[in-house]
Amino acid sequence: MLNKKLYFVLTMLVSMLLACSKQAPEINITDNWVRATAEGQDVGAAYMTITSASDTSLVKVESSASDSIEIHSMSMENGIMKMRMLEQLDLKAKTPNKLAPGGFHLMLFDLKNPLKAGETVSFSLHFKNEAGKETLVTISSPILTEQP
Ligand SMILES: [Cu+2]
Repeated sequence: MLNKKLYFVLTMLVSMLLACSKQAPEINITDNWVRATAEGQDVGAAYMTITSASDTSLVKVESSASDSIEIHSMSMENGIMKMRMLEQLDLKAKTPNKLAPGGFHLMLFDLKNPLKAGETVSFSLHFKNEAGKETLVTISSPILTEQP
């Protein structure tokens, strides 16, 4: 009898956990890709669109391809493209925040290996909101020669 009850409780717990994991993710990443590098190039760039259910910030990025990754902004100043390193990238709730060529991007320095089209690069994206709540999102981005 007891075993049957215990089994029932466990089944309930498992189905509740499964239901939870099926909820819409807090942070959704789409259109993620990495540009293939040219011969001898040891710096790469990664792009993606980040949509968060609530206001948050991208504060740190780790990757299998590089130990040194910076969040950059890009803007035209007096006809010259300028890149700037950001301490964090602030993300507005329910807004697709685009990291795309000509704008925000992730810069990968001292690449461990050339980035070859057809392969993938994994990223761990660390987010932190104003209340200090941290969220970790891992993605795998295809390496492409051109913007999709
Ligand atoms: Cu850059």
